[in-house]
Amino acid sequence: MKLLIVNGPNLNMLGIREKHIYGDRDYDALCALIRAEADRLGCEVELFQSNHEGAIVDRIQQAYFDGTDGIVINPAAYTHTSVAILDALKAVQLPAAEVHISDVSKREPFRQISYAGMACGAHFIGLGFQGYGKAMEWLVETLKK
Ligand code: CA2
Repeated sequence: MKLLIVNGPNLNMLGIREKHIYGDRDYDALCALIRAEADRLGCEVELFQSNHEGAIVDRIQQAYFDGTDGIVINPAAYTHTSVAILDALKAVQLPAAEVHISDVSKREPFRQISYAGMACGAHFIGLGFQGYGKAMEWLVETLKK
């Protein structure tokens, strides 16, 4: 089983600023946690981070052709703006789970809409880094069915 983990803009800056919102661990620590979860779940994992909307759309499209079984996505700020990422997720029709480190439901009004989330079968919001692990677990269980 092969999972693709997509992280959107500025998540490579984790642990540098806004630690009260996103915690003090950096992006490398997030990648290490995801790889450890993949080992525990016995699946293959590929990590992708980009600050560019089109690059994220391209990577989601590539997943359709490269044998990816499921996608975990934190589109970061593009969550609240990008119909293109929503359309890409709908186009590839792979099972997908949405993750947000912070609890967006308790934040600014502009964070209350999630376009990408409309193409996701599960949502892990405000659980910190562990949300990625939960999302991977959900995908593995879903794909086994
Ligand atoms: O809570 C999340 O995971 C978010 O997707 C994070 C995004 C934000 O735009 C979403 O509304 C919620 C922001 C990621 C930016 O991360 C930063 C890292 C270091 C310093 C500043 C921002």
